[in-house]
Amino acid sequence: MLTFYHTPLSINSRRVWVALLEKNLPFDAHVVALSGDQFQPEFLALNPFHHIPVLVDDGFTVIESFAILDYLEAKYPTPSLLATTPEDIAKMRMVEMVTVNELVPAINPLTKQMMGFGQESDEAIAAAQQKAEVVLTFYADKLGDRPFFCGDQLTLADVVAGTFAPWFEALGLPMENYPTLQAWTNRLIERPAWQTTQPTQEDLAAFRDRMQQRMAAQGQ
Ligand SMILES: N[C@@H](CCC(=O)N[C@@H](CS)C(=O)NCC(=O)O)C(=O)O
Repeated sequence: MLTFYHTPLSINSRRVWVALLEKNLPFDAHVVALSGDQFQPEFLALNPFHHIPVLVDDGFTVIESFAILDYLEAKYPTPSLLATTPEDIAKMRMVEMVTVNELVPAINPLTKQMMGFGQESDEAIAAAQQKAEVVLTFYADKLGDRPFFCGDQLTLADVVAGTFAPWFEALGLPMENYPTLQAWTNRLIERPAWQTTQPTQEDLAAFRDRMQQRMAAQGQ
């Protein structure tokens, strides 16, 4: 049996959550509140770095979302979320890595602004938008006119980039300039796996409150 330790709002968790659902795998979900649960000895025994997500499969523990995605593909290959041609495999990996290495740091000020965490300068916001647009242009180029990054089939490229996609508009990114990406986003958010894992407004409000309290306690 699979046990999935996660926090619904975490983007690092969500890519694994979506993959589990897309692969129709049954699993037990354990929510880790991240308000201290992650430092409990039982959780540290699973992940000494106190991060979610964690997957336990019949006593075998996997940490790091990308390691979990690799494990799921190897252990439960059907339906596959992997590209097949050399070009598509390269594209899939590029999109995954650009998402975590380029998009995530670029949108940090936009995320903080969207969540109401402090005041970002106009310059910081403009610079973040400009960097994020380089990523969106890259995505649009790699998507081309295909339904998903690697063709007709959903792959990990869509899972990893696509778990950010519903936020682009709210982050203040001009999606009207990227009609093919907007259509791809719409295609994804109709899928049951996206519907199931999309945070509600209440989830977001609770997260915002928790973070604001934590920042106030740290004198930020
Ligand atoms: N590289 C890790 C990052 C995991 C991560 O940063 N998780 C955050 C939530 S998004 C976390 O567990 N934070 C709690 C903590 O560090 O105490 C992965 O991809 O799984």
